[in-house]
Amino acid sequence: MKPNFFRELWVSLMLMIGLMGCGPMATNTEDQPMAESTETVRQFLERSEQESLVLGRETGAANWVRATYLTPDTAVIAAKAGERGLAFQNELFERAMGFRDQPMDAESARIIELILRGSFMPAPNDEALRAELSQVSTALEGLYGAGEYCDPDTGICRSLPELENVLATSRDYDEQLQAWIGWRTVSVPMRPMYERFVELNNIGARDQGYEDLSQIWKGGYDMDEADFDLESERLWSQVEPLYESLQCHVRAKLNEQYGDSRVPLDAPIPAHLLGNMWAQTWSNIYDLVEPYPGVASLDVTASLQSQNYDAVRMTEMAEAFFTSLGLPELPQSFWQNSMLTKPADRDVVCHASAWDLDNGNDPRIKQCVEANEDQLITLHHELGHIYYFLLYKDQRPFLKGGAHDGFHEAVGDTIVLSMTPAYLQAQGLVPSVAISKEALINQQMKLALDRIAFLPFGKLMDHWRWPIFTGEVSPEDFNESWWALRREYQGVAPPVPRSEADFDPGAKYHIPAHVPYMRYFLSHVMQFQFHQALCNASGYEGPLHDCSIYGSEAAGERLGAMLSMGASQPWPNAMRAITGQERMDAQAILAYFAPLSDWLAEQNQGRQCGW
Ligand code: X8Z
Ligand code: ZN
Repeated sequence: MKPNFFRELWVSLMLMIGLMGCGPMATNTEDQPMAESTETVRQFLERSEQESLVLGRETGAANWVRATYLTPDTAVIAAKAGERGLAFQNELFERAMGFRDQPMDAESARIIELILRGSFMPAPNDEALRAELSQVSTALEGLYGAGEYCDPDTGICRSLPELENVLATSRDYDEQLQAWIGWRTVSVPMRPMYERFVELNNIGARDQGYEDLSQIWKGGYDMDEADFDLESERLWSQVEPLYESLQCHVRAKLNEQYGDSRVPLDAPIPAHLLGNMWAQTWSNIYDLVEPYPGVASLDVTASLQSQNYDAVRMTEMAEAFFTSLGLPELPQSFWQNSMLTKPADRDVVCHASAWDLDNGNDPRIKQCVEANEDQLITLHHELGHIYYFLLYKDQRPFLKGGAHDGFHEAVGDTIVLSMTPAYLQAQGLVPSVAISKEALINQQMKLALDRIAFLPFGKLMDHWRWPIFTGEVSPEDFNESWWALRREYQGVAPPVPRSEADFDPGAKYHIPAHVPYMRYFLSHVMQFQFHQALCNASGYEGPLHDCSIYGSEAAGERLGAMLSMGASQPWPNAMRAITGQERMDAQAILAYFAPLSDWLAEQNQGRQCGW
């Protein structure tokens, strides 16, 4: 999702919860003015909605231009717009506080509650500090977006997508190491800025009556913070054994490739060997771990390239999946206004994002699409956000948002689960569909390298930030605490010694861009629940991993019912609308991967797993 103010206003206000220990709102329908004001809650909300539409248009335009044209000038424009946005956010919060204990209708109560959950980037009441917050935030994301690494020997400079390609395709230990170290030079100057950024956010959080930013971040889930901690721990404990089993097998295969000295069998995996800059998804090294080599080729990247797919055709393919479910076509403005490729002449923030501009009338994506499978998957992910925007367009402005932020992240990923070998064959992207145990295990391994490998990374990002927000971890330990979590959760380690002169967390987009990350962990669990439910709705009866909802209007209707609710109700209601259940649960992801799980257990027999 779009970071900074625009996201703040249009999404985060609607996604957060917490309410500083308040009980449920009264729900009668009186609409009385506050004692010291003549404005009723309905008038207040209607006025605020109008103001937010006007301001949102302006900040949205400034942020879009900034993200797609990184220059010192656009930094000034975006930071200024951000300042106005933050001031509005604070006024809104303060006024909403005044209505907190007033009787009001249920819809107004829901909106007031969402406003009082605070913002992912709460701003200080002091004007100068607010301006500073906006500037630091803009500068941090700019450093990331314009980041490049110049080789001191050759003088050749490479951007993030180029360095990522090295990790994705090279199997040379040192070449990968250079790309990995190189990208981490970009985040070093972020360290003092990030420290100040956290201070400013915490001042903002305290100005709004919260203890610190972590309380706000954990408060967005229609449950209290302690229960949220318990829920996320419960989900992790459900999937952790499968992750450890996958890690064990992949380590053994990397050991075969790189040898005992480089990948010892009793230690964490060096973080630069997993095919991804952050070791968060591993499908790029599928060639090294393919269980049954040559059985049922799944090389979508090769097909996209040999068939000369470009960004528009790939986006059309993703759109066609959604329309096959009976969902609408993308508006013409989407095609006119989106940025689908990396411009050759300027710096942009390449990290993919979806934008809900002009109150639902101008949805866009920004992505540096290249012809490969990762990018095709990300396009489906981004269109998931766009279809959420389109379907909740008629909700009131502050109710436009995911049921919680994990829902927003899960929509497109759910669709990707339907891109089965049979579907890909029908699209001409894989040659033929072999139906055999071996083919199934290959297919599951490929997906597990993305979806199972991601889980601990999805969880640890905010486990790093929360104690920084509370002050339990101090700036002198930023890097050490990062690597302690990487080791604990993922079983990966830095390939070269790191120190507090480095700032490795800043080399991951969501840290400088200040995007909470637990949403992706939750999404990776929930998307399998959604997939299962949509498969059932489509009338499908076979094993879950073979199901594709492509072409099922019944599935589309079920999905649409959930999407159109936006944030108007607590998320368990949205969960019930799509799955019939009210909880997040990992049973579906475990059921999906049951065949691979058994296979991994056999492979790991006699191995010493763990790290
Ligand atoms: O940031 C994203 C999306 C935009 S919301 C491209 N994702 C996370 C990441 O890249 O780290 C999707 C998966 C996880
Ligand atoms: Zn997303």
